[in-house]
Amino acid sequence: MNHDYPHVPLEFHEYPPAEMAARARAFADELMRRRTVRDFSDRPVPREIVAAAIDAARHAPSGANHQPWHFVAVSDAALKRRIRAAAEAEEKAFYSGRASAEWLEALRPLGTDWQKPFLEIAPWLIVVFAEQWGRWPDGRRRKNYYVPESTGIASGFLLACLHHAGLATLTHTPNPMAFLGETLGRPKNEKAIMIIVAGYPAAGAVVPTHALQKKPLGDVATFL
Ligand code: IYR
Repeated sequence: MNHDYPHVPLEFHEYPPAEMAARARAFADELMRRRTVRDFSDRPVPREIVAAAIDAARHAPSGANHQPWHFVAVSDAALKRRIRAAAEAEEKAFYSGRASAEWLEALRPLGTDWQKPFLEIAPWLIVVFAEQWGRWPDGRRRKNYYVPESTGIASGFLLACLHHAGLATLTHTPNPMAFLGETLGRPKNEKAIMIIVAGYPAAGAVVPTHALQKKPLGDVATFL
């Protein structure tokens, strides 16, 4: 390791193994209760909760620590209405011909269609942008690395924090989503990768049983 650049002592919290196991189990159990929700209440959610979740996301690891992301948290009713209208126009085309028969078949158990009322009803839409390239202080283009991986991890942190706070979330990926950069005035070097919808679930909200079926640990993990 070269330590030509300054370093500081690591702040590390060590727990006894039994406590670590209990912490891991409790955190896993909590994350296992997260459900994708598509039926939201319009009950307001304080902005500081969303800001705290973005604080978590911006501390995610990223390629060369370039933090190639930007989060636009939308609560403005007029903007949400525009996003809904644009998303539904794309989704209409998707569900009525642009998607392959196989894709539509895969979505059937979820019960989704072109209508996206949650984009207007939920109090917060957090649009995640991936920064394809940045700038050096002198203005030259600066390459970013592992952009999909970095923004994916940051989105995971964001979702985990919102869930831990007690909010319902949905990862929504209108197809295609170039309209989001235009609507939200983002620069051309940023590409929208998903909308994270956050709020309270509507009274009586349901989830598809299909979503509860997870591959067993033994099928997704190999210990060697
Ligand atoms: N974007 C569409 C379709 C859709 C695609 C996948 I892959 C999903 O997991 C869910 C939906 C929509 O939001 O309806």
